[in-house]
Amino acid sequence: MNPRLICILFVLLLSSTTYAGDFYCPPQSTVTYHEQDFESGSTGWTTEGLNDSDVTWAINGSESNSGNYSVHAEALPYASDQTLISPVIAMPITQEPLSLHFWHRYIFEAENNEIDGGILEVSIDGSAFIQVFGVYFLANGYNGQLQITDNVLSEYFAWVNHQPEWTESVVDLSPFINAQTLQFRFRLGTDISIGTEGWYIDDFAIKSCFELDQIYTDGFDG
Ligand SMILES: [Ca+2]
Ligand SMILES: [Ca+2]
Repeated sequence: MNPRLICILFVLLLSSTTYAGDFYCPPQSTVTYHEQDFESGSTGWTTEGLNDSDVTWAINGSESNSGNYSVHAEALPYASDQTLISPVIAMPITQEPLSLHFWHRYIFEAENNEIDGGILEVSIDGSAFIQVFGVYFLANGYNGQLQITDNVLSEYFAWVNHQPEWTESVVDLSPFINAQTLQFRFRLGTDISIGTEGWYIDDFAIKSCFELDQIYTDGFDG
């Protein structure tokens, strides 16, 4: 068979399976170092908020990417800052590229502007949480910037507006390769009025994947 045709078929195979951004996660050889599908509760995960009574993060049995359950927070019709915090995750000692994967769908207030929305934050070796910058995303990073409102996350780049379909976001963890532990925090901020369905998250995982450029180089170049 023509080598060029083999290459095209291989790329089509990759793009039709688990290709995400610039990384490829081989179904048979990908190592998963941490995963949470929320099918057996959310052991080890915690929640916080401006007021504890305003935190709505909870296991949800009506929407899921895998199995029957996801975790969900309602976008409240008043000012709220609801966080869903992962366990402290020990980073593996490996030379493999590491990436964080999660699936989500969201409906946020955005009739005229991006009013309510969500961001991802990280704590490195127990430090204060900081936002995971948009440049670290390999797939489906922030899609807008929250407007200047009474939202605690005003002006943050964030997931905003409507994404009714389950979508996989992927974060390149190579900027954190020297960390011994990482902890992640999903943060939903709302302004003082108009609530919506909110944010669903499922299938959170840290995996080793391979840069697609390496596959081209090792397999078909030269
Ligand atoms: Ca699930
Ligand atoms: Ca609102």
